[in-house]
Amino acid sequence: MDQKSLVLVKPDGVRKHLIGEIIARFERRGLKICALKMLVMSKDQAKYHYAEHVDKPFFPELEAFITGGPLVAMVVEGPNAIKAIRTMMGVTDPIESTPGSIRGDFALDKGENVIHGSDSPEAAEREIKNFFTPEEIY
Ligand code: D4T
Repeated sequence: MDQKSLVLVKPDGVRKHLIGEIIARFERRGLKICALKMLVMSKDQAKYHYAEHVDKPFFPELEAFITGGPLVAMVVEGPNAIKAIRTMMGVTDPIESTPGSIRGDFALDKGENVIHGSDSPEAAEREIKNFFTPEEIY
């Protein structure tokens, strides 16, 4: 079944020149990029995106990081795209991520971990709305 996922190349990923590398991995895997833009996330967008973490002690640092520079937002589509992308990303703490995964190859820090991908179809639907209008998704 085809699914959509909201993927972010986070500001550290943009600074490390990983936009092309990450898009290439998805395309080579057979996933489709159906929406794409670069932007600086607003604080309101960050609070919406990370609603489950707003009260956590690490939130102020997370908010400063995610709003602190341009990021690339995209909608990626394909069969079981959510699980496929989460597996390609590696786990939240890059130290625990398998080499060969995006975080396992390109990150060491739990906060600055290069990429976000939706963790469920419900989350994807909610997160996509934070960045794209229906007309912007092809
Ligand atoms: P995101 O949502 O960015 O794709 O990451 P994950 O889905 O892998 O992980 P998450 O929701 O648990 O964490 C969101 C975001 O917060 C940062 N973070 C997380 C942090 O700075 N310190 C922490 O202790 C945790 C748990 C990293 C990712």
